Amino acid sequence: MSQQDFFSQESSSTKEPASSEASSSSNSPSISVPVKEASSQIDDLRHTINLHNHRYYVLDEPSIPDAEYDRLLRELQTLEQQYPEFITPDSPTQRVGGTPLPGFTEVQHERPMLSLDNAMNAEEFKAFELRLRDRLKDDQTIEFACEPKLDGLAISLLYEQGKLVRAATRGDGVTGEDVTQNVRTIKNIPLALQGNDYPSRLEVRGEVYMPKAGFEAYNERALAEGIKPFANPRNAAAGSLRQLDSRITAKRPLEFCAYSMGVVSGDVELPDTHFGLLEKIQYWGLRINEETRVVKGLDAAQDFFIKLGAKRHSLAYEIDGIVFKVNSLALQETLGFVARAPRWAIAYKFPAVEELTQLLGVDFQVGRTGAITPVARLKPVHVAGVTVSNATLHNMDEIARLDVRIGDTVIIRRAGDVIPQVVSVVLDRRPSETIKITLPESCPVCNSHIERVEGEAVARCAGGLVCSAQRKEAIKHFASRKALDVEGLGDKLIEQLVEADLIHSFDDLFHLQLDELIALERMAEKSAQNVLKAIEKSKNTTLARFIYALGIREVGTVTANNLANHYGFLDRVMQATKDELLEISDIGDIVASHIVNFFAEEHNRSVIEQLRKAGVHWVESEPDNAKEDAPLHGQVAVITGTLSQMNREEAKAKLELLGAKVTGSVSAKTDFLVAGEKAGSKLTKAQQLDIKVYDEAAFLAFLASY
Ligand code: 5U1
Repeated sequence: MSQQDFFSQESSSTKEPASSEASSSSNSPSISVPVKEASSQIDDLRHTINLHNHRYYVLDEPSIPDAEYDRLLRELQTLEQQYPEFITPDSPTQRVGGTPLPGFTEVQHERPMLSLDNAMNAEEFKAFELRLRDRLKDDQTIEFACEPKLDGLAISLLYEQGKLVRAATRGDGVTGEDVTQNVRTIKNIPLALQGNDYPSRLEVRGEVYMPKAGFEAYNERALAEGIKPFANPRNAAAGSLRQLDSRITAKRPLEFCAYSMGVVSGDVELPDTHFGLLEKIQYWGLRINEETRVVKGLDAAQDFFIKLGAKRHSLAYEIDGIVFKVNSLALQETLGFVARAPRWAIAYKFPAVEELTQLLGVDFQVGRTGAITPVARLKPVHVAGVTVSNATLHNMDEIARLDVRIGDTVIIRRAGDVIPQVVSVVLDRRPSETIKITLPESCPVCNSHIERVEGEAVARCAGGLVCSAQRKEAIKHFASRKALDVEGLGDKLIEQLVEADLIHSFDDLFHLQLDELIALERMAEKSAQNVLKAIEKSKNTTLARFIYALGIREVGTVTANNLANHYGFLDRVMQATKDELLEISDIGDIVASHIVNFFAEEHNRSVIEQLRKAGVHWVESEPDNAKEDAPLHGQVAVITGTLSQMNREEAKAKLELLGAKVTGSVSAKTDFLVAGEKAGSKLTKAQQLDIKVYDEAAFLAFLASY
């Protein structure tokens, strides 16, 4: 798995109707639909799916269950496979492109994409309002449209005859880059506008951004993987849109919010206020910011700034200020522009969230997987309303990149709820005596050796469960809500249990005695009994929870679920080869290696054995796709090469739904091979072994026959 696509392993908790890469369904028409009927059915389905996408991604008001949405999408996919001549770029099945681009082409903006002047404080904002009234030679109260200023990347979307034909970055305002293929993967951007009264050419401008939850989840995983995290949501959006392979962008939780129109042509009547334009944009199916308001006059504008500023940390996305725009389009016209910025708008910025302080020392913390994270101990400093005395330094590479030393004056940034970061060192203020930061040779907790795997930025304590820090974190994870869900076994209690030497391994949890618990500080008999009851109850679990609880690196709840659904039995998961694992959705190279290595470790197999002996159990059954009555039950298939009508993941899902087992390599056990374009050694091997080979056309016909 590459650095770029590692985020796909655990899609963050962003909401999403069930997979848009759904496979063929048992409800899919098995008899070919006549061509005329197919065409109108395809139109109807696209219309319905687009409406549901809009309800889900733009309005946040889904009106059908995910399963029903999936069924519609599958129906459309099946029809489009039968009639590929009806596939159009605006079909909801066509968001992710199949082939990486060689590079980005330039786009000349027909109307320059402007930037904004800033107001850094109340005086500057007041001066802006005064300038407006002065220019307008009018003492009237000015009406402002007020919009949050998102921390993302400005993007232009061009719709022709209601279809998204091009998306471009702002670039220098005159020339940007064509990022259409990537922007098409952003699910709240409609590929086709709603309604029928839109201009024949319409350019919508706005911000692509990564909401806080997605940004934090990405960075958490990046750190665990030893990959450089994004410094801020803006970099996250820009980095994600600058991928040449749109399949990577598709896995990043990006969203779009519109804030203005660019080119508009065609015979349409438009409103005479900025807010009216935004409402139109919203009506045509794009998101505008839900916090946007119209206010009258300076005082009301200041009031809005203070109120939204107070609630900005509770918003799902990062904002760094508020954009105030003169609401009347006629007045905007009168006011005009200076250089690259309109006179009628200003970005009123929130106070800085960066401060200077001194680095007093560095502590090395040990995480669940042994990852050693350097944490900066800072001279306490007030940043955006919070006293900060620690900040993450991520890893030794980051320390080298920053060239930071103990004693240095550093800039600290606090963005929303994100852990404070050391942004840079103020070299001018470097004292003559500074101390270089070095990685300790042994673990600060258990004294085990610290190792650094080549190519990984993260250093790890080699102590495993011998290290009490790792043990504490591993057991916290094992007992956590999404794992074995042991109610009442909180972090503090786990720390006490480890410190009292009562727990060395997961299974020790199931052998705890009442008197051992009561002997702990602040543990009453009743609470101890409740804890034991909860531990007992947690023995009855599910395979997915159990796999997740084991704490295999990079295996979160989504991957654990996929493994459980795919194999149905723990022993099969434990015996899975890397090639087999790679065929499971969401499992890439690194995760597959972590899984194989985990189960290859005798110590881990023995822990599992002990847990089973202690009574931890779950229901095991053949996965649905292997049910005996499925038409391809017992057949083993391999997919190779590039398919044009679907990606391999989809082809695999279709075969699995029909009961086939899809593996990664051709062997004597293989029943048939699906060979797309540029099939290589697998095809040669299948031919040598006289295994049936389907090319793409034959494969589609084969699927259609079911
Ligand atoms: N919310 C918002 N952000 N933003 C950025 N509105 C907005 N408007 C902009 C920019 C650059 O420019 C228009 C005023 C032209």
